[in-house]
Amino acid sequence: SGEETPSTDLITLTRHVLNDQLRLGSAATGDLTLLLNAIQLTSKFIATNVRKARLINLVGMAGETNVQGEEQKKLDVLSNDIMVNALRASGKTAVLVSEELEEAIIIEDFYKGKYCVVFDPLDGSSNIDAGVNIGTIFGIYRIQPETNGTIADVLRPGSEMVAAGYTMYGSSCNLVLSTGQGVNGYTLDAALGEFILTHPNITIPPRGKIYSFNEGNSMYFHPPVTAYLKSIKYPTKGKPYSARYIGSMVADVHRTLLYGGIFGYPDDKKSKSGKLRLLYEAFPMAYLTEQAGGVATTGTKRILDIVPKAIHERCSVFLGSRDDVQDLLKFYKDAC
Ligand code: AHM
Ligand code: MG
Repeated sequence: SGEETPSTDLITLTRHVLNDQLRLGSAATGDLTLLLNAIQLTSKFIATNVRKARLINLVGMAGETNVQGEEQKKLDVLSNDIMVNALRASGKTAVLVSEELEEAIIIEDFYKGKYCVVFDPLDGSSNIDAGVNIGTIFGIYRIQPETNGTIADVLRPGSEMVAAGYTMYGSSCNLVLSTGQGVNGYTLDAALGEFILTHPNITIPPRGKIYSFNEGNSMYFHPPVTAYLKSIKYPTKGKPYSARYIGSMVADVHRTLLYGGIFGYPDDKKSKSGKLRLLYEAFPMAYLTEQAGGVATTGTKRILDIVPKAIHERCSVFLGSRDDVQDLLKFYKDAC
């Protein structure tokens, strides 16, 4: 095999997305590719800042000043600013929704394009100080025909997204993306400054061996969740499941996409709608999960079917391997 020599034919994210559009022979104008280029740039920029912040933090721990709390906050805001600026400047967006901003941004006419981007610029930021993986999550809608881009263009079911993805800032920087034809993973080659296709056509195994819940919330969980967790920890046949919970959605979902199993952040007696945000956390992750052959549900309905009423609303989330999520759903059906 030619494995020993480095490839001279790199498949970059941009090349891959352009290829898809060519293959579809669609009326695609390349606007989505340009928008995705802007998103790639923001991910590279945020990745650089995450690394720098970690270093500053470590130096701070060893030295006189403790910049921990400070730095963490700054990085959230910085990441938000990076995204808003780049997305506006791309000329391809009309509406932006960020976890960091109370109100949606309606892009002024000069820069206005056809897409709406909903995003969490730096999710899992409570993990920054420990050097744990964090990430950016995004979903993309195309504005509806006959509109100029209003809030109504993002208060739509997740199934209407044209693309969704996340970037994970870990030991490597990985961007996982779906434009509605499966899921692909790209790794940042820092020397080239390009995301290279490293995980083509990601598919979730139909059943996994891992569950990923914050069991510290057990006393608040509703009966179907408690009963399901009991069933995988004390199985009547076979081995019990392993627990893995990072507390950083991007990392927990990334592992679930690659290894299978189930990730859950349910609503419970304390958090009536759960914790995770529908528009820029649950929808993009549900979109990727379904595109990878998995299932994403609130326990009572398909996540992608929810019609959002407000941009920052929350929802219950279970996602992952088809059979594992189906098992959970049986407990919900039995409960009613
Ligand atoms: P954040 O947007 O404030 O960072 O919170 C979202 C994060 C997710 O990444 C993760 O799945 C969840 O919160 C973890 O919550 P908990 O600490 O309650 O387990
Ligand atoms: Mg978040």
